[in-house]
Amino acid sequence: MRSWLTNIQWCPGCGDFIIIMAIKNAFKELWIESHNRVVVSWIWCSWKATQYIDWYAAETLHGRAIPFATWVKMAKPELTVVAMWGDGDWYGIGMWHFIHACRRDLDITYLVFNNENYALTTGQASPTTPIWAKTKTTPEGNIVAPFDPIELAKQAWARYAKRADSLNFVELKELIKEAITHKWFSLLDIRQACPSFKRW
Ligand SMILES: Cc1ncc(C[n+]2csc(CCOP(=O)(O)OP(=O)(O)O)c2C)c(N)n1
Ligand code: SF4
Ligand SMILES: [Mg+2]
Repeated sequence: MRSWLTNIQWCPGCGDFIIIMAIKNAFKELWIESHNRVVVSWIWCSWKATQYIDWYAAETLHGRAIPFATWVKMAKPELTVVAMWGDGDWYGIGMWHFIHACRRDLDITYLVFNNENYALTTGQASPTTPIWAKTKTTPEGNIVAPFDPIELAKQAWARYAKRADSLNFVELKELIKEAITHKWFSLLDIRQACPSFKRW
């Protein structure tokens, strides 16, 4: 019987469907068993992704998943630790943790679902919203230029920081595999389709 925990609750056309399939396939192809993998996340639009994959899951606070993921990795280095959340979370409220995670260079894979807006709270501008994009908080168009998370990560000494796209399944899956296999800090900024609020 399907429960409220397993019912799909994303909008039609949401990039989450592709990203979650890519993560599942990446684990399968890397032969990482469910008891050896952990995801750290929090409550945001794509949060239910943590429940559609067979792995240990921790749901933490807005912007605070990095300290939790760090603690898991230090306590159990043998586990594959994946942390995932949105652009508003990583590049907004969690920004300082992001910079220090790059510097620490622990073997944690960070997947950012970058839909360029705060989607769960119905489409406000985020740090990656393009200039002139119209959102709920920028009805006349965004006048603040977005920053480049890949460049910032590199400036903070990250050795693995790449971009992927939810519209390219095969490349996304391969990049997720590469990021997990990379034995240090790895950031994959995944451009995520969000037909409900990202209309630029
Ligand atoms: C401390 C705190 N402030 C605000 C919120 C409300 N909140 C929930 S989801 C969200 C937006 C998240 O945006 P993003 O990280 O980009 O994820 P998305 O929903 O776009 O996938 C906010 C502000 C919260 N949960 N906790
Ligand atoms: S609001 Fe956007 S990110 Fe959230 S489920 Fe709908 S399409 Fe996906
Ligand atoms: Mg977002």
